[in-house]
Amino acid sequence: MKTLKEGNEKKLNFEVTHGVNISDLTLNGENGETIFTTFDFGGQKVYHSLHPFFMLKKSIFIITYNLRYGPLNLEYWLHSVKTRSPKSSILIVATHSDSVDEDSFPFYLNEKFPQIKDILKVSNKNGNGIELLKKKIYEISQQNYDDIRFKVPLNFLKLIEISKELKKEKPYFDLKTFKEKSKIEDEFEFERALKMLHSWGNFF
Ligand SMILES: Nc1nc2c(ncn2[C@@H]2O[C@H](COP(=O)(O)OP(=O)(O)OP(=O)(O)O)[C@@H](O)[C@H]2O)c(=O)[nH]1
Ligand SMILES: [Mg+2]
Repeated sequence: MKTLKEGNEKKLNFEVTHGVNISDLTLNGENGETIFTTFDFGGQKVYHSLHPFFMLKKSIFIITYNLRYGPLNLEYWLHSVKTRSPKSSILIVATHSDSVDEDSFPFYLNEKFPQIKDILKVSNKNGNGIELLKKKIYEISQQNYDDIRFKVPLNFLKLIEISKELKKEKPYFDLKTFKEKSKIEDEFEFERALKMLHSWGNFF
């Protein structure tokens, strides 16, 4: 996720992800700019039970594995996504292509899990495969996602900014403050905005 956002020029001193890191990623393509809300899940076992809370009904899942060790818990995660988010697309990304060439990816998984759209090899060290990965993410987002792509009033979009501002202070905020800042008086309209922002993963 760090390489997708910042490129690979910086040193490979990635910090272990604790819990879930939420931020965003902007990608460009033929239909213009798309801003993705990204959820980087910590891979350590202690965090596994936390992930389902943040698995949206429809999104793009990127499941990574290290080519040095092979696709260890891949089938477990594929099942997890299939059960909780059957309409989402999945990209499998194998890292460390700079140090290992051969891949032992079990291709029968493609048939078993039609949600898999592609399997890519990348290196966070030399950046190989990263541009292709960005392209794939963008392409997938432009297909089959019409049900979560809709025209919204401009003031709904302002809510995203407001929620970001509030989250700078602390990772949660109360509904009353949010409603006041939103300046949306109508209860029904406010409820609609909350549902939409939740489906986009802006808050839970
Ligand atoms: N050579 C090489 N090293 C990499 C590559 N990707 C990651 N690393 C290194 O591998 C280690 C783990 O990478 P992370 O991206 O933190 O792995 P992670 O899956 O996010 O791990 P958690 O945050 O604990 O879930 C770090 O020391 C990175 O510097 C790669 O493509 N090539
Ligand atoms: Mg991490």
